[in-house]
Order: sequence, then structure tokens, then C-alpha cells
Amino acid sequence: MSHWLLVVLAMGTAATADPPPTEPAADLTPTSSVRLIANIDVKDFGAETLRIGDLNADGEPDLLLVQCVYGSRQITCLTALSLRGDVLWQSGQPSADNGRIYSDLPVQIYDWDADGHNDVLYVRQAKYVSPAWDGKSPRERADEYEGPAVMVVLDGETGREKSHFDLPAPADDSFLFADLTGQGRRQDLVVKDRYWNMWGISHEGQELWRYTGSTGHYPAIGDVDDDGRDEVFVGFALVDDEGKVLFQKDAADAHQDACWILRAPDGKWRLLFGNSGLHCLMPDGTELWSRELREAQHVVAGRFRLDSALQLAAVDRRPVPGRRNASAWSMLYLYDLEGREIWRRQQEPGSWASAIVPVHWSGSSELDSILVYDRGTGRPVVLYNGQGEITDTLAMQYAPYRTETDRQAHFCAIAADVWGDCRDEILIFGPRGLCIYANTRSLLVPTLYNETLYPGM
Ligand SMILES: [Ca+2]
Ligand SMILES: [Ca+2]
Ligand SMILES: [Ca+2]
Ligand SMILES: [Ca+2]
Repeated sequence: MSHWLLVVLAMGTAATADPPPTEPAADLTPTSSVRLIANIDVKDFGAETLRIGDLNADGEPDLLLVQCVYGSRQITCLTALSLRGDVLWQSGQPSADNGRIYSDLPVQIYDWDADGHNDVLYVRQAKYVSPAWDGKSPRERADEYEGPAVMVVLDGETGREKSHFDLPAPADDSFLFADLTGQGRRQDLVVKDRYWNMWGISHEGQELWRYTGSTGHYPAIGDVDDDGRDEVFVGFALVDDEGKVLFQKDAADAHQDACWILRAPDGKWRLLFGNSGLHCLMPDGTELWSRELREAQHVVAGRFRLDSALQLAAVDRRPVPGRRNASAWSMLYLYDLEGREIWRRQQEPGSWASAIVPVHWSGSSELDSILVYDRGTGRPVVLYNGQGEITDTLAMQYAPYRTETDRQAHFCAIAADVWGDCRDEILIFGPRGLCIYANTRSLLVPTLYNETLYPGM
């Protein structure tokens, strides 16, 4: 059973009436400015990988939890849930041991066949023939594969397989939808292995191109030359829709940990990436500026302040050399678009692996917030405003039966407007729990000051 505690905002699209709560709603609100709106018992299907999209076409976003074998990244179970935690379908075998992951996973929700209903796409790995694997440590590539990797397309409503097609065998790390063929819709694919190869794949499943070089973690795409087709940015290189390398820098043994493409209000594209430092490039590869950080693991853009059009938040995971332990901390930075530091905030001991996400916490036309998670074992997620102040603290929640060990499990967080009120909710999720918080502050809507009452007669 799900633990549906409170709904604070009317859901205009709800198609079915929910049963009334069987127990009094507990007040788990950590502060008056946020409200816990869902605390879902993930039983044995919890995971650090979550995708969001309307799977059953009732207009309300749904959740997809993805489990895998930790070392091999093989996807073992997909669980589709409503926002209340009702299981819509499950594909594969759930296991409480398969909720952890150190990487991204190749799974997305998208209307692949453009029939108006979302599908679920995931990659089934090729067989890794050699070298031998110990069954535990991260297995990132093979010397020899047997057969191809396979993109599987599932019906979003039922989880039943609709179609599948082959991919290059190593392409099982993650994938993006991109418009590589000028169809006006991002219905082609960019697929990649962990760090070494990337392929452009047409909607029909044909290999359009292959790029070999330092791909880093997750590319960013954008039509930076305005020809109606997406370019793919991997930090050290920019690749166009036909696989042509527009620029490439010597990565040595490095790779990007974070990529971001933006077009600022001045009309200029900026390509940002973090490896050891933080770099801002133009589409021709010219470096506009860089900042020396030891490990710029995340960079995100947003409008966090009023005094400039956009700012950049970044995390340095190793401001103190060499340390990655319970006493190591990270540093959160805010920069302007020219790379000038606006502020920095040292995080707490144990927070070295901190990650950040931009959040439309106050509404799409208001200032953004910076969500920080991975702040150390058991520590809550926090939201920073553009002044560098913590405005909200959101603790992970669990079903009552969860043990103290369960409550020490790692979790992640993302932001999405799952209630459609133009403000993002915060979803916190891991192998042992999944909860959703909403902002309870008044939505800043200008007053309708010349109202009148005229019923008519
Ligand atoms: Ca739905
Ligand atoms: Ca579809
Ligand atoms: Ca283009
Ligand atoms: Ca919302």
C-alpha cells in the first residue's frame, strides 16, 4: 500500500477518486514552507534511478524506478508507479539489493512512436565475453562482446514490449533523444559507452555516425548553428548532426563530468563543462574563460538572482586535495556568465560527493533555486537561493518499518513540476524510500485589481 499523506494542490487531471486515507495524516513537515505530499513505500523495488513521465496517458506524471546489477549496470527491473505509489506495472524481478548504482542508466520515457502515448525505452546489454568479471566491481566495457546491445521499446501503460532494434554492442551507458535528421522532433538517438565511443542512430535504428574520443558522462545537445539539427557537446569536443567534429581539444586522460549548453539573452551560445576545472566555450571551441577547480563535478545554469540574466552554479568535490572521506567537504560556487565568482559556500564534513540541480521552486517566472543533495550519509537535501542562503531543508522519508540501516542508505534528488502548478516539486529517492515535497508558500501571482461582480441581469 502506498502512504499517501496529503495532497496540497488540486490535481486538475485526476481521473479516478482515491480512497480516503485509512490513518490520520502525520505532520512530517520539517518547516512551514514545505509540505511532504508523498511518502511511498518502495518495498523491494526502490532505486537511485528515477524517470518521470505520464505512462498511462491520464495527464498526470508517473514515476519509473529502475533497478540494476550494481557492478555490471544490467537493468533488472522497471517499476512504474503513480505519484501516490500505486504500482502500475513491473517488468523484471525486483530485488532490494539492486537499487544502488554509481552511474547513469540507459532508460528514458518518451513517445517513441509518436502515437500520443509515452513509451519506455531501455537498453539490454550485449553479452560481455571477456575479460572475466568478478561479479562485484564496476564492469565498464568488454574486450569482446557477443551480439548487439538492444534498444527495447515498452508500452508505457502496460510495460509490454512493443518493438526493439539493435545498437552497437558497447552502447549501454546512457542515451539521449536528439534531432539529427532535421525532422523537427528529437526522435533520433545519441547512444554511448561509458567513456570512449558515441554513436548517432536514426529513428529507424540505422547508425548515422560514430565518434571516438573522450565522451565523458552525459552529453548536452543543442542546435548551435541554427540548421534545425542538433549538435552534441561532450566537453572536449562538439560533434554535429552528421558526426563531423566541429572542434576537439586534447583530453589527455580526462573526461567531462558535467556539460551544459545555453543560449544567453545576448543571443550567444555558451558551452560549459567541468573536468578538473570549469570551462566556458563558444561553439567554435574558443575558450571564453575557465576557473581552476580541482574537481568540478557539476555545473548548472539558472536565473538565481536579479542582478544578471543567468548565473552558473558549480560544485568542486575536492577543494582540499586528495580527500574523499567522512571529513571531506565540497564547495558550492555561484558564478556569473563571465565566470566571476558571486559567492562560495563550504559544505559540511562528509559532503564531498555533493550534487546540484536547478529548481523552479517558486515558479517558472520567478528566481530559480539550487538543490543540493548527497551532502553526507543521512543528511537532508537543501535548497539555496541566489544569495547563497539555505531556504529549505528536506529530509528523506521512509515507511515506518524501515530500519536504522535502511535510513542510512544513499539517495538522490531531482526536481519536476509533477502537480502542474508551474512550481517544481522535489523528489527524493533511493533503494529504501521515495518521497515528494512541495513548496507551500503563496504562488506569486499579480493581483487582478480591477475585478468586479456582474452576474448579469
Ligand atoms: Ca499518468
Ligand atoms: Ca507511444
Ligand atoms: Ca545544428
Ligand atoms: Ca508543481
